[in-house]
Amino acid sequence: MAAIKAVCVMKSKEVNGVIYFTQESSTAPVKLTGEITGMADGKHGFHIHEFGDNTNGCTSAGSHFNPTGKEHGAPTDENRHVGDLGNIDSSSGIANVNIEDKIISLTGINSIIGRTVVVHANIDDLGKGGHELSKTTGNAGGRLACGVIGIAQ
Ligand SMILES: [Cu+2]
Ligand SMILES: [Zn+2]
Repeated sequence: MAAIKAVCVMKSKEVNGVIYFTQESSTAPVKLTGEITGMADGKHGFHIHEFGDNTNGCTSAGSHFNPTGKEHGAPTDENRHVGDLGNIDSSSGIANVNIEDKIISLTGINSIIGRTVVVHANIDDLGKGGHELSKTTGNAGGRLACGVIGIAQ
């Protein structure tokens, strides 16, 4: 089987980027590469949200993609949303995305195709911040930019 590929263009007034997704087979990890520009330096929550719906901006993307009904966590936690990809780190206005994840997929029930990538204003506390939102959103704050994940050639 050929590798499965997807792409996401993230756009807002100030924050923009392109993320590429590659999966060598239906059971292989998904590799994400790309960059996002225009954010404040530091860490920013980075998630797959449930809906590929931008009718009301990034808000209509809904909550974190969570088909298994778990709590919010770190990518390395067993108890995590499928969409929990942790943080990306911006420095000098550029955040390089270089993530490999075994839980998201480009096929099957954990498929992220047609869903939305959201990057947040603040750091994702990975469920451990003790805030009332830690176990649902990581208390990562507003949605800076988002884009729907589509099938790539
Ligand atoms: Cu999010
Ligand atoms: Zn989450």
